[in-house]
Amino acid sequence: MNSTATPARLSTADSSFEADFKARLHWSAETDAGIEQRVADILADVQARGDAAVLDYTTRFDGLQAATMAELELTQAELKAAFETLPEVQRSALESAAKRVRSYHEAQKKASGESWSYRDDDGTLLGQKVTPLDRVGIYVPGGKAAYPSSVLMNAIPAHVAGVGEIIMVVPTPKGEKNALVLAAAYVAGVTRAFTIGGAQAVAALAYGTATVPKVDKITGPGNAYVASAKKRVFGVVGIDMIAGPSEILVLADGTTPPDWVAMDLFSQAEHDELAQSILLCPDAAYIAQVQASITKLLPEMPRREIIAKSLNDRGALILTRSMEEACAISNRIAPEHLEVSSRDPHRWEPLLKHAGAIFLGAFTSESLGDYCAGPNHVLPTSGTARFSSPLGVYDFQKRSSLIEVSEAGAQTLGQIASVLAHGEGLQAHARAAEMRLHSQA
Ligand code: HSO
Ligand code: ZN
Repeated sequence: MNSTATPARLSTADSSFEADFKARLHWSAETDAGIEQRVADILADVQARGDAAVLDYTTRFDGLQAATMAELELTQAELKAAFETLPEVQRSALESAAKRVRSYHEAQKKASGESWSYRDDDGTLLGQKVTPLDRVGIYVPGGKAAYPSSVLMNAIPAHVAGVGEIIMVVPTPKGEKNALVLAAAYVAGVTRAFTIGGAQAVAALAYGTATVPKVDKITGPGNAYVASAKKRVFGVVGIDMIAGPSEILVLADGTTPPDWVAMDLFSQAEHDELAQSILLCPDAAYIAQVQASITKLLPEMPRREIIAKSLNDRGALILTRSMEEACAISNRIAPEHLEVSSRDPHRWEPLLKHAGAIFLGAFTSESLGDYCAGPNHVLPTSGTARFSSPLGVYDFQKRSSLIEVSEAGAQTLGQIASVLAHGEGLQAHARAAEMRLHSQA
């Protein structure tokens, strides 16, 4: 088939720019009432019937027949065997990626994931104690998009955080297992793994069944059913985020080979027809070159149909009046991935505030970040980078405040607390503080 891709051409100098820009960026977050109802029913059923319900849905939706849940568990021996039977190049690529992802997250833990405390002059101790979650569930999609790299990106930060048990679920339609996914689970240190998916797997993790242990938090991407189930179980368990289709924004000064930029735009477009790839550049001639590269390279791509649909429906090549203006527009978009494809990326980086991950310089292809640079590839999408962060060690930790008031501290704090407690009309609070005052002893 002959696909062509011509992303919308916008220019900030046009009077219609604001309207065109908003129309392109518009992101409908509407939910499907049918999906919502079916997910609610599945959650209630798993909560009531446990393993039996999970088995029924797994037969019905994944065509995978099993007499007991135990048959749907992948043993450690099976994960290890999957790893050992991979070709050597794949084994060593998985291990190298895991090593880099682990080092990055260890640095992240050191920088902001450790407990701390200090003492006031009167000897009162105040601090924050950081503890890992006991048990987490990681959801690994198994249908259209089975990503071993996502197993690493979810399980390794959990492991580095010190999580006691990592329970993986992965739908396995018709029982066809993905060897790389199983091998990644082995490399990343997954504790237990089950070949279940969809809302029923989220329910099993959130409520626990006779076989699947109840977890404290569920992370990982999934389809609309999984997203809806995660939203519904939030509160019973923690969740990481609801990730939307992939996005890439390339901010180019015109010095990177246009083929490189075209391929980077393709790289996220090939994930999903709803993915969004945008180029921002102050050089009109360069934008034309990137369009020429798109036209030249697209026919070579096996996933050209998906890429073309994504670029035609949601892509944009935007001419700006300056790099400064390009940075400002990028901040408005708050993309998941932001490439600063410039000879001088450090000049622009200070102007960039909102992005899931920032890739600096022409050699930093976003795809390196997807697999092996080290930082996490689970990132905020749909503009949520304005207020949220990449998946990290901190998502698998929680904090407890520590307070140890000295006898001297009880005198000053007691007086303050007493006044405020009386102001709130809470006598027990006031008395508890006052009893510890020397004048009241
Ligand atoms: N770019 C995706 C992650 C991924 N890419 C996995 C390739 N494999 C997250 O937006
Ligand atoms: Zn990707």
